[in-house]
Amino acid sequence: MSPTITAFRDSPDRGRGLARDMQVRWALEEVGQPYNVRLVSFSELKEAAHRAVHPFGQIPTYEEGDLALFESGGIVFHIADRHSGLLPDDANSRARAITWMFSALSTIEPPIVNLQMAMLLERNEPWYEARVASLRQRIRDRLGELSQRLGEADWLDGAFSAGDLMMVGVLRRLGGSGLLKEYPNLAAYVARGEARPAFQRAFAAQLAVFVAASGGS
Ligand code: GTB
Repeated sequence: MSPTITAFRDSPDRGRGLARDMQVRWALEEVGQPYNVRLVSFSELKEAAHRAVHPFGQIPTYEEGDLALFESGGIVFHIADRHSGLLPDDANSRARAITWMFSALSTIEPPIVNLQMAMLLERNEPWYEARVASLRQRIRDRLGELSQRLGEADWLDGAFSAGDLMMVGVLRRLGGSGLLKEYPNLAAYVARGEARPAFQRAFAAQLAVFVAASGGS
């Protein structure tokens, strides 16, 4: 039975693959697992039927038989755990790849999301410019450390893993900020992730939803 995931019916990212169904689609494509997509509107997200699966009324969700999951990181871990290709067999390598998944979501992503929220919600505050400058510096600090660790390697720890998938997904949110290009090895890392055939298939699938929603243009 193919799993069913949820995605925005009309994503505010205009098909740029920045909503978090992208990571789930990408993981499913990496392991060769076909999937169905249930598109949901913003109002449907908050209805009881959807909240029964996602307590916070968000996308993505993942349903497979009697299993229902929410949280993109948990879903990608489940996919990686049940299929081969996204987590190494060696126990220590596997633990490190999982650690990189957590690192993407709990160490690298928070300052990036804080910057985006500030730019969205705090633009008219008198302290806006100072806040943005400070958040950009916090992101730079993390990117500098990540860049140092990646060095000249293609991926964070040996072969491509779910850790790289989550990290590339997080770093893609910096597009347009100008910050990523200050770290050429990280920019190349993201480009390597985006060049993977599985990423391309996932990206095309979510873009097709946006194109259809906007009348095919
Ligand atoms: N921690 C959860 C996870 O990782 O799954 C966070 C899920 C989440 O943030 N979902 C967002 C959502 O459903 C969509 S992805 N929001 C609706 C709501 O909360 O009511 C976040 C997102 C949205 C839009 C853009 N964009 O336009 O660029 C990028 C990312």
